[in-house]
Amino acid sequence: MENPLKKTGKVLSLTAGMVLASAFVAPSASAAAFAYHGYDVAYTSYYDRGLVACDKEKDGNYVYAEGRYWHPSNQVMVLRVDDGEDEHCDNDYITYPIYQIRICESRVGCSPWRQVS
Ligand SMILES: [Ca+2]
Ligand SMILES: [Ca+2]
Repeated sequence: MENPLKKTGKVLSLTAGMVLASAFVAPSASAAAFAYHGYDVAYTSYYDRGLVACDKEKDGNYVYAEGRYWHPSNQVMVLRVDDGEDEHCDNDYITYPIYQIRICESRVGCSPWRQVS
């Protein structure tokens, strides 16, 4: 009599743990925001504390991503990440969540600001 009850208890707690784990992971995957300028792209990472800049056009223009965030001093600050003409995207991180991003191309211009989550 005791064994079946214990087994049931284990199964229930395992299921609850899995639900919690998936609920914790899902928001970060869906919260990533993207901003495009042609094929060039900027996106958030690391729970919106990270910003990635990708120069996808080999046209001689470098790109930079900008992310706006609120500093505790109640000021809007901008994190800037440069990338240029190579195979690897560049990224940077800050302590505070980014709420708007855009991607800019030198000598061409910027995408509109995109809202994050
Ligand atoms: Ca380029
Ligand atoms: Ca790079």
